[in-house]
Amino acid sequence: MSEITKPTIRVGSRKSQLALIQSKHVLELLTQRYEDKNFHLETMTTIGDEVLDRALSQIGEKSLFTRELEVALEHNKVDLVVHSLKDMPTSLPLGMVIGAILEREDPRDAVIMSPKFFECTLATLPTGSVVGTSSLRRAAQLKRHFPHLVIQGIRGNLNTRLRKLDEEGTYAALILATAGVKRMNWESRISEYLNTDVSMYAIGQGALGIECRQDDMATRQLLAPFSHAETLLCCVAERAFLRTLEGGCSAPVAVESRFLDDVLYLKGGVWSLDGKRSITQSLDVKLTDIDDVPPAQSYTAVVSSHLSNSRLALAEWLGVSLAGKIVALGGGIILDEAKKETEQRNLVAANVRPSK
Ligand code: DPM
Repeated sequence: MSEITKPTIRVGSRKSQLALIQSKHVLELLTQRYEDKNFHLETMTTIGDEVLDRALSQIGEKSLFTRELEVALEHNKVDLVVHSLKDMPTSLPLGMVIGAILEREDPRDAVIMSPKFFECTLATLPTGSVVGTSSLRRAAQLKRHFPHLVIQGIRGNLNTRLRKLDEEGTYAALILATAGVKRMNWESRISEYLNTDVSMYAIGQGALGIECRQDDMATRQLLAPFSHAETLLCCVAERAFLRTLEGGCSAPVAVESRFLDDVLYLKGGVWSLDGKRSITQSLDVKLTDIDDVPPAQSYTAVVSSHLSNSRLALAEWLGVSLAGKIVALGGGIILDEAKKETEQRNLVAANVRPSK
């Protein structure tokens, strides 16, 4: 088939370097597999890219990095969009689904030290050293484990943050997701990997999610083979956990999950903003294929034609049940307080007098 007669599939992407690396990676996978189609990249800017002076939790919009791309999907301007799964809300706009979840990279958080402190670890940094992160989840866990450090917000894309670390004297270290750092080819800057005993990771961290229109069966069919079964099941459980807690990014919620010998394991936790109070619990479930389980429309917005409905439903059940367990132990109160405090902080930051 000549290039001209090949049908073209349009792939939407944010313009940040990381987003482009991720989208181009998926575009390459698609191009290799489907020689009878053209894949074309369409780039656009989102609110999350434009508002750089406020913390993510402060902008008060759930789909910061996805909204503009979703509008393009809805209006048929693009056919699929590549996202970091952790930036995808647990429920998507009506008519949108996650058609594939790719194999997860290392999900751990990592430390990037300022060259001035290259011999240090978080534990050995001088008292009062400033560590940059705008993640409430990272901040709460770090405050708990390293009370001698000062956690301070930092915004901007990964390039901006690294420049701030290296060129301004403010920060001794940054905390970033290993996955993003590796994709940017900056792995040599990682001085320390944070295991989950120190920092449990964000829901979906390290995995890529591909969004498409729910009724676009042709695109769904193109995407299905790229899903990684273990990653998908772990992420459905994690997303069901977050959705049940109504966590979003306004409160510290974190997870750890694995899939081994057909057993799906999920650990989850919630923290107060200062990290002093926390509840973590774990649960597992054996996944089995049961014939007559009717299909749901999606499982936390994820669809898969390769996994049985019973497996997907059990993964979702795991997340919901773990959240229930944590709420029963008082986790809901910790989360509600954290959300209120975040709101108050945002009002103060926005210079608005909080209403009683
Ligand atoms: C979300 C959070 C952050 C991003 C909150 C969290 C980090 C914000 C910050 C939901 N999205 O993790 O608790 O550090 O100020 C983001 C990154 C990646 C996807 C960058 C990072 C790359 C890794 C991946 C921003 N979204 O976390 O270092 O694909 O998982």
